[in-house]
Amino acid sequence: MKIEYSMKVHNYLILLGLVLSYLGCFAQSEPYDFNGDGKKETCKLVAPKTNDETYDCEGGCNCRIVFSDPKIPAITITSCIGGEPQILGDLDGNGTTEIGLVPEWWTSCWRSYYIYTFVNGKWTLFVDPITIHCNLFEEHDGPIIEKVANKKGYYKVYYSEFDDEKGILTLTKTVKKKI
Ligand SMILES: [Ca+2]
Ligand SMILES: [Ca+2]
Repeated sequence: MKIEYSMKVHNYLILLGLVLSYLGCFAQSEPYDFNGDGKKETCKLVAPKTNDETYDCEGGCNCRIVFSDPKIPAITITSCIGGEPQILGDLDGNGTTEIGLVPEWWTSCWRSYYIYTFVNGKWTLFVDPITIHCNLFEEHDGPIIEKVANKKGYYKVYYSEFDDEKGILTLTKTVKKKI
């Protein structure tokens, strides 16, 4: 298991923004087949209108990932004020492209990384949400999730953990896909 940690303080917002912009599927990027029907479509995240003084949102703090193919239902993400969907490719080889998202919030560098997959007409989580700290993107610039060779249905994920002595650690573990 790879164990790294860093107490360095960087400008997280700029770096995270660059990483997520690079990986994002917003703004008419290359289309992908998210529902596995053989046709490619684009996606984008629709963020709520926020009030940064009262930490509130018009109509609730929920984001939606919407698709250019209207037959594909939107993904609704609660407790979200923004974020850039990440194209993860077809992680399980079933013809559907998986989508990752770190929902933004006003406070804290601790976040959950969600991976969505389209199964039987609806969106579901590919693996359990992954706890990450913004340090993780400084220490690891590859994908958050990788296939495990010769072990079908298992994936290596990068995650963050707080250790009383060592601080915030970037670790990896093997997880099984939920579906
Ligand atoms: Ca499609
Ligand atoms: Ca897939």
